[in-house]
Amino acid sequence: MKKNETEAKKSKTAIEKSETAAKKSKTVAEKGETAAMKKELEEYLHSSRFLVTCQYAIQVVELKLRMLQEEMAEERRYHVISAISSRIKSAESISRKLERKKLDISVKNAKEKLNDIVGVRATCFFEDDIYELVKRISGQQDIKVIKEKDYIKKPKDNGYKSFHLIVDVPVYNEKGCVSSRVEIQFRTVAMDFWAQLDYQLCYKKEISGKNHKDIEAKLAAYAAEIAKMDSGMVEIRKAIEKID
Ligand code: 0O2
Repeated sequence: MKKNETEAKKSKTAIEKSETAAKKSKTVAEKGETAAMKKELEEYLHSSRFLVTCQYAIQVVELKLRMLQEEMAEERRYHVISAISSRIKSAESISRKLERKKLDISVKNAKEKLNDIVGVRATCFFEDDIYELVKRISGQQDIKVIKEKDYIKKPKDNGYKSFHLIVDVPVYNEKGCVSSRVEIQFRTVAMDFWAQLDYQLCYKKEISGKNHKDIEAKLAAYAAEIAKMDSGMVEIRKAIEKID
């Protein structure tokens, strides 16, 4: 009886050992696969085909914004956009964002799950013009609106305000027409002031929930002050328009 028990124990240990070895070799294989996918993503993001496509998409969006700037300046007596900027997200930032979203670092996930690899920002003078710009750009035939995120009407808890319009724009290459995803961020100059400081001081530093409620509260309070100024400026502009 005892002999049988010892034999059973031995074979159980052998099974456990082989399971552990299998797990280890799976982990090694997974690590290799992850490294290969990361390398493939980096190669893709540094390829001239990818970069040229992104630049093309940026130019399409920037041109549309500049045309709208002219169109709206003729209707109003001021320019609605203060500045237009753009960026292509870095490979490092893309990997970090995929990790943050608990996704595998792969070309497929970068293409399918991230909306802001290509980003254009229009900084405007007045909040109400942002909605008019969004309406006009969304209504254009070759623009496909994927998603709207209105952090102006519904700011983030920290006070962040901005309107994010995620669109697909047509890009032509030797294969014909492909679409490229672009996140267009619209914010006022005042919102931009707050967002840029927040970006440098707090955003991505994960200070929230770590006994920094005082800092968070102050930042949110300044965001609220800025929001008041923005709506005050619209009121002033409207009052002046009545006089003119
Ligand atoms: P970076 O370095 O600027 O590129 P989605 O996948 O579309 O549903 P996503 O992209 O996960 O949503 O999040 P979200 O909230 O739409 O944020 C997109 C971008 O807005 C961020 O990109 C920032 O640029 C900006 N942003 C969002 N929240 C804040 C904030 O609280 N403060 C500041 N300063 N900027 C913010 P990334 O990739 O996070 O950063």
